[in-house]
This record gives sequence, structure tokens and C-alpha cells, in this order.
Amino acid sequence: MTINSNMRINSDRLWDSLMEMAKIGPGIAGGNNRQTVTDEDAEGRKLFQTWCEAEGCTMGLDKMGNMFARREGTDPDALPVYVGSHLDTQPTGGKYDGVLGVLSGLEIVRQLNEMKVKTKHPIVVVNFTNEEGTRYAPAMMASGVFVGKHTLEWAYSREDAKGLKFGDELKRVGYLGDEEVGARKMHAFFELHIEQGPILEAENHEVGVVTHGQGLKWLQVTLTGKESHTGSTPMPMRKNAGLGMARVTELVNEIALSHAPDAVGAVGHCDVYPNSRNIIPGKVVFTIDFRHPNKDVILDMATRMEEGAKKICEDNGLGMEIEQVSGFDPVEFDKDCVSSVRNAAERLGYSHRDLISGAGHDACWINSVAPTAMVMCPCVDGLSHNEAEEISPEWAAAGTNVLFHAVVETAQIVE
Ligand code: HGY
Ligand code: MN
Ligand code: MN
Repeated sequence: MTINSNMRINSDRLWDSLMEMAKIGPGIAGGNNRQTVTDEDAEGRKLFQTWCEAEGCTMGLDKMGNMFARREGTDPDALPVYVGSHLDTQPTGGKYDGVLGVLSGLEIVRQLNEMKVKTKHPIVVVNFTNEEGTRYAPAMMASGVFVGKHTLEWAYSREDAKGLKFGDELKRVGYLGDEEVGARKMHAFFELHIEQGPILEAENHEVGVVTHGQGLKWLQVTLTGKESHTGSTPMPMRKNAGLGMARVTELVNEIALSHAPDAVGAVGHCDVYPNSRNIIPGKVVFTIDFRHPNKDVILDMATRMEEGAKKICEDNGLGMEIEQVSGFDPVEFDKDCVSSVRNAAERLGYSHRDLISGAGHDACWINSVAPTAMVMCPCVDGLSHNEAEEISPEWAAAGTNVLFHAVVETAQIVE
């Protein structure tokens, strides 16, 4: 039996679940603050697990806290089709970034159960730990361990701003599982995610067929100058690390603009020491995020930034250290899985276009170990990583219906 075009998910049930999950770890402006391995994250995980178990799924948990909800197939030996994303959010995050991808997977299970449809391959809904990389860098940390990009020990050793180690916090919140990370093998992986950019809405498309994900390089820069009095130190005698950071920030922007229209670059996080209004900063630590669909451009941006920053330090009597905190090359998703997504959008009659993902996603790592593709839905004004992030129920339903068809087609319906 092949999937027919009138098979749809239940849009109201999906939206209700999104709104229910959004109540956990509320932000201060209508969004969410459910940072990885916090008590709020644990509460969201618990709700997800309750919903999955109510659907008869068997739960798995690995040593990075990745959660797996398995719906059996008719062939228990067939590799499962995985579908999911992440439940953790930015500190001032929205209600849909990641969450839509996990709860759309759950909605597929709910709809298949309601229709009493069986598939040959099992279907597993996954919640990857720490996709955001904000409390603990890097982003996509747990999916990175899953594919062997990071060791478990290195991930456990990562510290947050308060010096709390990731491994300790994962254990404290009760999600340190015993499955080996990456031991699970996948027939395919699909992820639905909000676009986090303006293209789909601006061009009035309901669905994004993601063919590639751009690469990124996260650098951490430490500039050291000399703390001294902001009032009595003559300007020519200053070693102002804060000024150095300002000049490097400007340089990052110039370099990204020199590769318009696709390159992006920004300084996102900065710490100023001692951060006193009448002491010239003696030290600054800040992060640079460079991205582009072509890895040679990313390398060019990082190289030119380092050369320019060295000159800025020479001119201002500053020391500099640069550490690469994270990085991955641009990815091209699996052509067959991408076709399955595109055919589903066609079959369902949704307006769609091919897209390169601007943001990083767990799918970007999983793509290195299993055939992978992504579906995107528009978001209002392309806004994300902002509590005002918004989508419509119709957009959520369109993306989930396309995901539903791609997943079920790949998992093969059984008469
Ligand atoms: O940074 C990213 O692209 C993702 O939101 N973690
Ligand atoms: Mn995300
Ligand atoms: Mn995000």
C-alpha cells in the first residue's frame, strides 16, 4: 500500500502539543528559556516521554541524554526511520525552534496509531540533547558525539558560565542514560525545522525542501591589554582590550560583507574584565560566528579575521589567543531523501522551493552516518533566537504533513 495524498496529520493536536510544551520553561517575553540539562529541560523531556509512552512507544536513552521513542514496525530487524530534532532552547528562545521537529515526529506516531497503519521499518522519534550550544558550546553537541565528532569525555567536561560541567548536570537532571552514543543505526533521518530566515515567507512558500546546510566556524578570541584608570590614564598609554574587541567586531562585519550575499559573520557573546565603568578593560573574551555554503569562503573569512586582528593588536599593544570552538563543513543532504520530501510537497499541493539551511541542525551531523533530509516551514519575519519567534498552525501542519509522507514512504506502509 502506498501512502495516498489524503493522508494528513491532525493539525489541532500538533498545535495543542506545541502550546503545552511552550508552558514549560517560559521566557520573560512570551518565548521559552529551556536551556539544555536544566530543570526546565528535564520537565520538557518528561512531558515528551509521557506523550510517547501514551502512544505505546518504547523509550531509549543514551549516555548523552539523547531520547528515542520507538514505534514498532512489522520487520523488527529493519533499521528504523528516525525523525526528530531538539527540545532545548536558547535563553531567549522561541516556542518552535527544535520543538516543532520533535513534536511533529510524535504527531506522525499519533496519526499512524489512530489510522492503525503499520510500516515495515520501525519509526523512532528522537530528541537530541544540547542542539543550541548556548549554555554548553558547541552547538549540536550530542548529535556530534553520536556521529563521532566529539568524544563523550570531552562533551562531559564542557563547562557553563557558572563552571558546572555538562556531564554532572546531565546526571543531576536524571537523563544520563546507559545506551552507547551512536550505537543506533538508522535507515534514514528526517528533521522538520522552522526556517529561521525570511525566504519562505517573503516568497509565499509553505514548505522548504532543504538540499544543503551551510557550514560554520565558531571562534573564541581572548584579547589581553592592561587594566588602568579610565580617568587618569592618557589615551596614548592605554592598552584597551575593549577597543580591540570593537575593532575586531567591525572587521568581522566587513569580511562577511565582502562575500555578500551568502556569507554571514557576527560577534555574539562577550565578557569584559573587570567590567567596571572606570577601569579600562584589561581582558575581553568574545565569540565569532562565520557561516557560508562554501567551506573555502569560511576559511578565507577566518584567515582574514586572524590577520586583521593581529594588526589591531599590534596597533593597540594587545595580546591575542584564538580558539576554534566549533566548526563543520557545508553539508549536502541525501538526494533520495530530499526527493521524497519534494515529491511529498508536490503530492500534497504545497507551494515549495529548494533551500540551503542558514542555521545548523542535528541533521547536519546525522547526514554523515545516515541518509538524511530536512523539511522547513516559514517563520514570521524570518525571526528566530528571539522570544517573538512565531509560525502559523497552517505552516506547522504543512511541514508536518510533508514530513509525514516522507517518513512513512521511507518506512514503507504494510498492507
Ligand atoms: O547555531 C545554530 O545554527 C543552531 O541554532 N544551533
Ligand atoms: Mn534548532
Ligand atoms: Mn536554535
